[in-house]
Amino acid sequence: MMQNGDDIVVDPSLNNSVIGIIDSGVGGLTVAKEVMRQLPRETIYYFGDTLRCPYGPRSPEEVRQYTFEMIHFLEQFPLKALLIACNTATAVALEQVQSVLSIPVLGVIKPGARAAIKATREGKIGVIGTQGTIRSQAYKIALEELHPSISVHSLACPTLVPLVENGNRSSPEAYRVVAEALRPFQNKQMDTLILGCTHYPLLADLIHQVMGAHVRIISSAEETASELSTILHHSGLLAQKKKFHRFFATGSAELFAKIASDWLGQKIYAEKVELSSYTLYRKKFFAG
Ligand code: I24
Ligand code: DGL
Repeated sequence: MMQNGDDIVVDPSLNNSVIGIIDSGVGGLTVAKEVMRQLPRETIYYFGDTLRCPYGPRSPEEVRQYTFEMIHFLEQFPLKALLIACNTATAVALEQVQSVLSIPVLGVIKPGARAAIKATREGKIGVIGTQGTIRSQAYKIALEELHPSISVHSLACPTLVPLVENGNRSSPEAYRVVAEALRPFQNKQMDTLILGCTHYPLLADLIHQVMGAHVRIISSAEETASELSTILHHSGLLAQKKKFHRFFATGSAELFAKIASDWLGQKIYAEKVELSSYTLYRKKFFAG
């Protein structure tokens, strides 16, 4: 019905369908916020797997399985596009998801890599992310595809997600944790640093301070939302009528609603979803 390409055939009913956003938890709200800012008429259905967060330390197989479980849940709604807001899930599952869905599917890695290539002056780029993202080398591969002679330094920073989630990011100790995490980058020459994790934009000021003012900090959220906007414009899929956003979480709906309301600056209601029973239900009735 709809393809990524020049000869686009659009089903007019898709205009009022919704944008699905999936993430391992609440971090993807950084991307959702940017989509709301750039595409204020669009309706978002956000799914956060807060019960099984973090994905960073998990195996690629596990992350792929969880990612497909979230997608199968959202597939009951009319989706016009799907955004994988989680870097770890994008790193290990994006291509597989794209190969089975007939709507546009965007990850956060290629847009982030593109923004970094635009920003770099000397072609020396650093990438920080979870263990899963760094292990996959997805950023390095994306950057080298865009510019073969680029130099890329990658670093997993497993202490930074807990720092944000514990709500300590403005404590005096936070600077020390960030400096310690980035120590392997201190003697590396780089002019641009990609924040390859949903949570790191909340630490952007501290990271900038530690890395030095000459280093440009890139967060993928803005670039991803702008790519989504381009796709919707070009394919005639922009919404005409806004509906209510919906938020689904596998963990506590109250906690999710509290963090989302705080972050998005509007009152958010969240709905709790039990994925395991939903997956069993699908298996029973649709055999897959
Ligand atoms: N920030 C994040 N995760 C949390 C948190 C936070 N608690 C306080 N703040 N908890 O991520 C994660 C575990 N929860 C998630 C919800 O279900 C239960 C388990 C970063 C959020 C990025 C949008 C601090 C905090 C906040 C609101 C906005 C931003 C923020 F409360 F950092
Ligand atoms: N959302 C994840 C990412 O962007 C960070 C949190 C996690 O490890 O699940 O990689």
